[in-house]
Amino acid sequence: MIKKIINVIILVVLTAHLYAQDFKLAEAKDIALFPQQNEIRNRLNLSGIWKFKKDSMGVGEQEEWFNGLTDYCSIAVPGSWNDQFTDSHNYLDLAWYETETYIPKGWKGERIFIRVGSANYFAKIWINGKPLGQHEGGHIPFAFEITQLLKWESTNRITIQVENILEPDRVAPGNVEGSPFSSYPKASFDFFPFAGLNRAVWLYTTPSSTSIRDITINTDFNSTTGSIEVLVEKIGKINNGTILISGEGKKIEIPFSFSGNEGTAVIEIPDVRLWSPDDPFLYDVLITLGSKNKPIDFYQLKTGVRTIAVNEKEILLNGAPIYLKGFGKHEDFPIFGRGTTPPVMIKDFELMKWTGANSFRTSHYPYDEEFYNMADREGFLIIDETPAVGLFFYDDSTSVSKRRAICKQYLDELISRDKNHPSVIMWCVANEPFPESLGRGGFTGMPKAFESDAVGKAFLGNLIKQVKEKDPTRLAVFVGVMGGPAEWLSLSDVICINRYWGWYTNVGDLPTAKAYLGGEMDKLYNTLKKPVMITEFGADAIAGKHAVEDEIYSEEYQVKLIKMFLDIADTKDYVTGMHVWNFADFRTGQGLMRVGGMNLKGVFTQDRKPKMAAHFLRKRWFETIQKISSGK
Ligand code: BDP
Repeated sequence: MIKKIINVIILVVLTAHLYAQDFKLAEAKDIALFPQQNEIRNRLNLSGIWKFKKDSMGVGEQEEWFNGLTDYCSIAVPGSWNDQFTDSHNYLDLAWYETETYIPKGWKGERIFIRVGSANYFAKIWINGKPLGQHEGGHIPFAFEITQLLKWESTNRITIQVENILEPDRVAPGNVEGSPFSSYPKASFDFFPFAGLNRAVWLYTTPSSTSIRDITINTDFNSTTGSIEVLVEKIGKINNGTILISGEGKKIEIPFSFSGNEGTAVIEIPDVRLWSPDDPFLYDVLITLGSKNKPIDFYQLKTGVRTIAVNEKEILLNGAPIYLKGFGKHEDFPIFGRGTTPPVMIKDFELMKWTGANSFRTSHYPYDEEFYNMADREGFLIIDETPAVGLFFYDDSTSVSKRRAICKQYLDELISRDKNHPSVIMWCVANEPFPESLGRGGFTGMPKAFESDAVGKAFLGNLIKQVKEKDPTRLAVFVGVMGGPAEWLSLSDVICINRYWGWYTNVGDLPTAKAYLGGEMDKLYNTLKKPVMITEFGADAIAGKHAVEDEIYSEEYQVKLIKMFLDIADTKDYVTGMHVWNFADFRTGQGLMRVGGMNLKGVFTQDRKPKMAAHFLRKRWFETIQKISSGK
């Protein structure tokens, strides 16, 4: 009998092995350099209409859909799938995307890669029916080399399977029993879990045997002399290169050489023009591998010379205090879902400038790369946040470890992707992680946990440490939930807190809310002695609803609450920034607190029309600018 069982097991294992497909894991380094078109490198944007097919029974792999989809429909890429159809709003299960492309003849002899900007949440790729790679995490790109899998002189089939199943051991965790954000679909966070290929898919090349793999730029200045340190990592046999910095009519070129695969050069810039929101000046940096008359690879980027630091009460940009005024945002627009919408992005920057804002947080996940390029050019300061929203630490240790590994991966990827943007001044490792004490009130049915606050502190502490090791030039923070432990906040360079006095507590009662808010802020500062920033405060307002007396959901109440927070902040010299929640109304799951499946805390509507609060902020923030510039 035992022999029989063993034989069956061997047979099952062998069969599984025969059909098991080997998917590589993505490497963070491969997303460091955005695909670039220059004299040497090529790229092809695969945006457009793709084939699409839902796989609710999960039979696609077995039926080998990667060999060509049948009975498919059309879908736009980029764009979430949820609102492109009439029957898929809440569909989060498996779905398949397919497109076909020729590879340009001129790319022969090059290394060819595919880069997927965002596949939410878990993706697997096949090229011409052959398994390539997989990636977990929906808001960060991933890339794989595909050279060996391609065909020439005929089309190549690219198949991407995506699913967005909400699970407690994923990040952001979903389907958490008793979560305070319980909605349908069961996201345990307060935004709609838009699924699919939300950003562009690119093919791109690098030179075949020798190329630039990674570039890290750090800047500093001393009096009027700036310095740009460029660290280049290469692949292949080459020992030298040059760096050319240009800007303001100056051109400074210096040669550098490699030791192993790394080469560094520091370029000094006399009479440097520093980068800041008032003057977002960018220098061009061109890195060439090989000699000037025989270049092997090029990569060009832009950098702003600036420093960022903190003292006990302030954030310092270029050594001078800077006050952050702005918003927490979302990537969210009707029909597109979380899909890239360049005109909306341009409009958002226009509107942020119109309000007098100088900064925003990429709540609650990293945004499309263009946001960061735009912020560099327009002079916005970014708090760059990972997708770690709503973490908790008191279910089984396997789930906690799984979330820890994903958070670590996200941070590696995020820093790899965004480290060269002057606009990024802080890495935010998590938004509103829940301590057990709060979880017990909000969550039910969890196993009784032990020392969850210590587990949570160690978890967050490790993430902050990871960030500091990888990038000591920026600030590292996490954003604390109302009622969360003050001792966790001691980990953060800036005490970032979300506060909803007057909304979720003391609803409609602003005088009481005001007393609590002021008292709490003083207590936090006096305990931790670090600058404080309120990263979220706000009230839902239905555009067009008005009231004479304090009445929730009215535009007047939203203005009054925002004003109350700003007034109190103005009386505290340790407050270093105030971000209103939210820039615009955004889609959520369906729940009793979310009228029409929307969070209405936007100061603009979802289609970017101003509510009274937007006009209020414009007046208020421009007055501050005038006061500062007139020295009052
Ligand atoms: C905070 C969350 C944010 C929510 C906001 C709200 O950080 O994602 O949208 O509350 O309830 O707790 O509006």
